[in-house]
Amino acid sequence: MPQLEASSPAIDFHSDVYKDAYSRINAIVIEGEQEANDNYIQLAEMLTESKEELIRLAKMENRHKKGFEACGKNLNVMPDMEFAQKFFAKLHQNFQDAAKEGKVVTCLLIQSLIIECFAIAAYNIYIPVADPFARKITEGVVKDEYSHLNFGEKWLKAHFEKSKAELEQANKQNLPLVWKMLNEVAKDARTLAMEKEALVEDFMIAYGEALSNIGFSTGEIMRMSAYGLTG
Ligand code: Y39
Ligand code: FE
Ligand code: FE
Ligand code: FE
Repeated sequence: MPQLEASSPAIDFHSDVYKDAYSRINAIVIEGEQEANDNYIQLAEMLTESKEELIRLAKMENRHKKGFEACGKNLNVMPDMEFAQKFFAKLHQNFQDAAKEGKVVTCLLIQSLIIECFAIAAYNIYIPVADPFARKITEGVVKDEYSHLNFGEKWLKAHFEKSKAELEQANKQNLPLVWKMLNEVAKDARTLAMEKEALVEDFMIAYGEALSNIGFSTGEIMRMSAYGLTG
C-alpha cells in the first residue's frame, strides 16, 4: 500500500505510472553507481599516491549499486539499463578520453565534482519522497557521496593553481551535458515527486560550494556553475 507521509502527498509506489518512471530513474542510478565504481578504479591507477583510498571509494560505489538494485526489486521494477547507458554515454566518453590522455584533473572534475554533486542533489531530493525501503538505502548512500566529493575537493585544492585552466575547460565541456541529462529525466523525476527546479538548485549549491572550497572566486563560480544552463 502507498505510504502516507505528513510532509508529502500520497504517492502510489505500486502504480504502473510510478513503476514505469522508476524503471528509468532506478536504471540511471544503478548505471551511475557502476560507472562511478569503474571511474574510481581508473583514478586509482592514475593517482597511485591515493590508490588505497580510491579503491575504497570504488567499493562504496559498488555497494551503492547493490542497494539501488534492491530498491528496484522491492518495487518489482525491471531497470531499463539500455536507457541508462545511453543517458551516461557522452559523460562516460569524456571521462574515457581524458583518462586515455592522462588528464587526471578532468577525470576528477567529471566524477568527483560533477557526478557526485548530481548524485547528492538527486538523492537529497529523493529521500523525502522515496518509499520507506528506498529511503533507508538512499540515506546511507548520500553520506558516502559527500565523502567522495570531499576527496575531489581536497585533491584539487592542493593542486589548484596548476589545475585551474584545465578545470575551467573541463567544466565548459561537461557541465552542459548535466543540464541536458536533467532535462531528459525531468518528466520521470516529476512522476517520482522530484521537481527539476529543486534538482537544479541543489546541484548548483553543492557544485558552487565545491568550487569555492577548491579555491575559485565568487565571480568564477557564478560563470562556471551556470555554464550551458538554458531553459
Ligand atoms: O558517485 C556516485 O555514486 C554517482 C554515480 C551516482 C550518480 C547518480 C546519478 C543520479 C542522477 C539521477 C537523476 C534523477 C533525476
Ligand atoms: Fe504498498
Ligand atoms: Fe555512489
Ligand atoms: Fe559517489
